[in-house]
Amino acid sequence: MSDTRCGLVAIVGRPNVGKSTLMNHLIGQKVSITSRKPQTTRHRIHGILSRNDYQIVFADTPGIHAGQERALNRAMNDAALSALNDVDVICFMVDGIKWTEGDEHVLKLLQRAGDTPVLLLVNKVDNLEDKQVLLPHLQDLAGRFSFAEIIPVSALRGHNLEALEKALAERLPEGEFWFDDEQLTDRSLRFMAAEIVREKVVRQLGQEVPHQITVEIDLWEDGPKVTDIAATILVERRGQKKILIGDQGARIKQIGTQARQDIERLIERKVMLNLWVKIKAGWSDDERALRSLGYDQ
Ligand code: GDP
Ligand code: MG
Ligand code: K
Repeated sequence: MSDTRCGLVAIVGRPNVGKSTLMNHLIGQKVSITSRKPQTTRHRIHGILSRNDYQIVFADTPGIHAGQERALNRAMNDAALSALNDVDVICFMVDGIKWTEGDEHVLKLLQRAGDTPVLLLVNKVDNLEDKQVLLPHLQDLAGRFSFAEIIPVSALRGHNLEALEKALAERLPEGEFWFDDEQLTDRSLRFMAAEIVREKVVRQLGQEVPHQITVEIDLWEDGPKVTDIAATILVERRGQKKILIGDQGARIKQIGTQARQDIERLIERKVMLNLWVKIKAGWSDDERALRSLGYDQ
């Protein structure tokens, strides 16, 4: 018998509720993908959290957290449902008492998704001045779905994340760790560099588009003094490309500077960063784009 636990967790929720913020807070730099068990080959791994006696493997759930109408249709397909059935715990994240059609869609999906335990994460509680308003909202939600637990958190401030970890860990199956968490691979640094660029881009384009943007790392060369990185930002629309490039390239230059500074901090080396912007229709179906981000083997 093993005294460790290990399993798959999916975080779902409409765009902007705080999923990425939570992942960043929980995992920090540990987005390592080193060895891989056959159980996980069907999932893209988004991040791994290892403690002494448990390892939480966060599964990416494409088509569910992708948001936007097109993806919501996709979310209703069987693949998405079976992905949810396949994980050990689902976290459904919402933004305080804000409830939108996007949330409604995700809840409907969960109602069809078998008996995987679902934790309701009520995020951004730091935003709520009057905590009393939360209760009726939660009662209403609890009436529509039997959540295994309801956990108020602040992903941004790290509030109540110990409780969340505990709730996740106790629902994972007993077993050995799947991943050797010691080494940070090159791939994961690339992944994080891509995420940094993406974050800066999303900040420029506004919060409606985060899932229409992806970033590919095309080149990563560790020279003696400087790491040379080239990345392509893939957007869906011509207008987005125009905004990103800006007047005489001013916007993309600014994005590049901000991203470079963060990447330098991450890898503790001088970085030379070249950014390109391309229009890419239907990128979310493009396995290649996802693979270059390190989601896949
Ligand atoms: P995602 O689209 O679900 O991945 O959401 P993000 O993680 O990108 O977060 C969307 C926005 O909400 C960002 O501006 C975050 O800084 C903000 N945010 C996330 N978590 C919290 C939180 O706990 N409190 C507050 N006040 N803001 C948060
Ligand atoms: Mg996100
Ligand atoms: K993702």
